[in-house]
Order: sequence, then structure tokens, then C-alpha cells
Amino acid sequence: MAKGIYPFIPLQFERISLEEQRRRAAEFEARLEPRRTVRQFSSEPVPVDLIEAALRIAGRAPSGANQQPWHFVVVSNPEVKRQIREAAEAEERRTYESRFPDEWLQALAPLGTDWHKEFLEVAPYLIVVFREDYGLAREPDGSERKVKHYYVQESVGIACGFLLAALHWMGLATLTHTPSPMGFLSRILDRPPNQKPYLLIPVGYPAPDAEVPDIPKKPLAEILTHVS
Ligand code: IYR
Repeated sequence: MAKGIYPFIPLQFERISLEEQRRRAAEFEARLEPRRTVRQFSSEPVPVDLIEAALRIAGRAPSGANQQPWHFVVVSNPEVKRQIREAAEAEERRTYESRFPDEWLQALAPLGTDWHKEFLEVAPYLIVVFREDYGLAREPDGSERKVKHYYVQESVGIACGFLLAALHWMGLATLTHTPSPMGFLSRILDRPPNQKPYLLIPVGYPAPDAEVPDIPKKPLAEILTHVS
């Protein structure tokens, strides 16, 4: 295999018994099974080290050519959260009132969502995930050069999966929020032009009276085809 600038080292891999593999599978499934998207948050503070731990885990995700084409902005400042809520609600109001086609509104109806986004101010943290469609490398002469990134959507999606699972595992609630369009996040958070908003994740404890729609997940038989 062609080798680049990094030396190859032995893989660290813990081989565990089949019994332990099954035990872990069952435990992980039992832990993740009750995970729900939450839209009513408590304002109870969350220590920031938990958020940083979850983001370190997200940063372990595989990515195209190991380019790690993501950047996470953690917003806890109440004034910035207020600005984000105001801008998101303005966009969402237009989207719900005139941009969504009927078919989309019907698909959303079981979720009970609308343009009000109070959670953007109530949740103690907003993690704003940015994708980097290209990198910026500094040339010896000081100028900036664009570096193409590969499989950006896939890579950032996987990192978000790690992040959501980690936050749930550590006892926190999350919402995968996609205000549309999201350009206001680049402006409010003053991001460089190679970073584009990808997902906005409010994080915190759920409100004591939080409710979720009783929606089913597809059974395995419906989502799996074996070819053996
Ligand atoms: N982005 C809007 C609408 C929305 C769209 C889908 I697809 C959802 O699964 C949920 C909501 C909003 O956040 O309300």
C-alpha cells in the first residue's frame, strides 16, 4: 500500500468474547432505544466539560481523506442565542407560511412543529455544526490556498451521529434542528467563507413536562435485506 507522510503503526484492537460482544450490543441498543428528539428544554445549566467531551467524541468520526471537514460552535451567550432565535423564527415563519409545499407540511404534521423556536433561547447550549467544503492552507508567501475536501456531507453526517449518540449516552437531550435557510448562522457567528451551516443542535436537560409524539421506528425486517 502506498504510504504517505504518516508512519504506519500496529492497530490497537481489543478482541472480546462473543458473549461480551452480545452483551455490549444489547446494552447499547437498550441505551439508545429511548433516545428522542426533544423540543422543550429546561434552562438548567450543563457543565461545559460534558459538551467538550461529546465534541471530542464527534471529532473521532471517520472522514474523507481524514480531512475532518467540520467545525463546531458552542453558543451559551444569552444575547447570541436571542439573535439566533430571532433570525431562525423569521426564516421559519416564512417557510411554514409560504415556502413549504403541502406535501412537506403533511409529512411534518405528526411532529407538531411550527415556526416558534423558543428552545433556541431556553436550552443552555446551541451546538452549531459547520461543514467545510474546502480547507484553507497557508502558502509560504503568506497567501491562502483552497484545499478540496472529499465526502463532506457524509463525513459531517457521521460526526453528528457520533455527537448525538454521545450526548444521549451522557444523559443530555438534543434536537436536530434545521432552520431553513441557515445562512444567518454564518453571519451571526462570524464564520469564514469555507464554513457552511450544517445542523443546529440545542442541548440540555429536557423540561420536566416535555412531551414527544408517539411515533414508531421501522422494525428491522423492514430496513434490512440480507444477501448471504
Ligand atoms: N426545519 C423546520 C421544519 C422541519 C422539517 C423536518 I424534515 C423535520 O423533521 C422537522 C422540522 C423546523 O425545524 O421546524
